[in-house]
Amino acid sequence: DPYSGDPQRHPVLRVNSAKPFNAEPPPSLLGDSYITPSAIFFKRNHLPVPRVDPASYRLRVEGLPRPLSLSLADLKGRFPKHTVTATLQCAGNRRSEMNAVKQVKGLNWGIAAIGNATWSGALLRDVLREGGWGPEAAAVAGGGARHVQFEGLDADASGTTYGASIPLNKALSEEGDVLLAYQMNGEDLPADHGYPLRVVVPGTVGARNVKWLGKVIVSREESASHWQQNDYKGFSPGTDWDTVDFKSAPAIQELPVQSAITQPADGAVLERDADGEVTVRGYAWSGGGREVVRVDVSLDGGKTWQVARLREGDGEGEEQGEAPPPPPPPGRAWAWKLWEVGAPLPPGEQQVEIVCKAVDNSYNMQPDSVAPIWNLRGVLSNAWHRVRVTVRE
Ligand code: MTE
Ligand code: MO
Repeated sequence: DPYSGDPQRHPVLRVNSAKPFNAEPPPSLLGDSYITPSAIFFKRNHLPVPRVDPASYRLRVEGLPRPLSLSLADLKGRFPKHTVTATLQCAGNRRSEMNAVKQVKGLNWGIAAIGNATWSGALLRDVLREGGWGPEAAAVAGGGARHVQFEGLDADASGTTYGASIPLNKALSEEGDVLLAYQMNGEDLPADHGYPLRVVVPGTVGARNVKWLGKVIVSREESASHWQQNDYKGFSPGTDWDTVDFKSAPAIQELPVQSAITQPADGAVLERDADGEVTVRGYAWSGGGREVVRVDVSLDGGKTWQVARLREGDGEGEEQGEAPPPPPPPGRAWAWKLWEVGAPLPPGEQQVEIVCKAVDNSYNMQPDSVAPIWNLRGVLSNAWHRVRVTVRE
């Protein structure tokens, strides 16, 4: 069994697939903390978790004037340590809502294939510069280098490894914050999250955040891997498996604006309290460093709306009246915002449909329904999130 070396996992996780291991936390737990504890952070593995010996581990960096082979000690000692709080979301988050419209291919994720963590490591930019990337190198490459490819150390029976790529300009940007991360939430990366090293590409779909990183290649072409070429792309609702041409669509990189309700749970039965209010909580995030500026919540299926209170950071100290953490620099809003609203329940109603939708600072908004954005792989599922609850007097 190639999965016999997989690590232990937290029993609270909801398992979508055991081998390879894919699981997400219960929504209420996810919405409880600004920083998602690593143990309950969703796990999305395509292959068995590789066991990597930290002592002999080397990261190879190619496609530069000076190819590099870096040990963990090199990565930790030769480059400044950079820390970023960033949200990671799978392209398939909320796929189950697409499945409810029409069957799609993929793991049946709920709303929790997303998490927010603090990541520390070397900046990919600094490592590429160490390898000689600069104006001269760009000229040597004939201006032809456009992408940075990543290869994982996890492989299938034929030896094919997981791989992906991102645009070179994201990797080189001083404001891109792309990390070769060796820590998650202040500790060594857990085995499931890429020990000893993974790429963290803030604002970019989970699939490009390659775990168990073995190789970085600066290149003219995108990664040739299945996951870059023939997966993780969006299509029209009218495209089916007979007509789909994966070459016709770009690989997903930055994700669209997203939000979801983590409390109350869909199907919950609520007691009407003294002031007839219900507390609604959730998360909101947008890709590409675009900051979520507003979340609207409705208790009547979208007829009337109110604005939720956005929690910028972890909310700690709010009770003590401390100032909230400073807002992120423009274009670098990598972390989600948790939000909350105390909303009056419509009088006399028995069945209530609670809805949320977020707006980012480009005024991108979520689509109101799933059917017009349905696609055969069930990716980019970001319609208004709806939960139906029953109210008891
Ligand atoms: N990297 C490797 N090497 N192997 C993988 O299977 N899965 C990708 C990405 N990086 C994957 C990988 C996908 S699709 C996602 S959504 C994220 O890792 C999930 O990261 P997590 O398991 O740390 O939450
Ligand atoms: Mo993913």
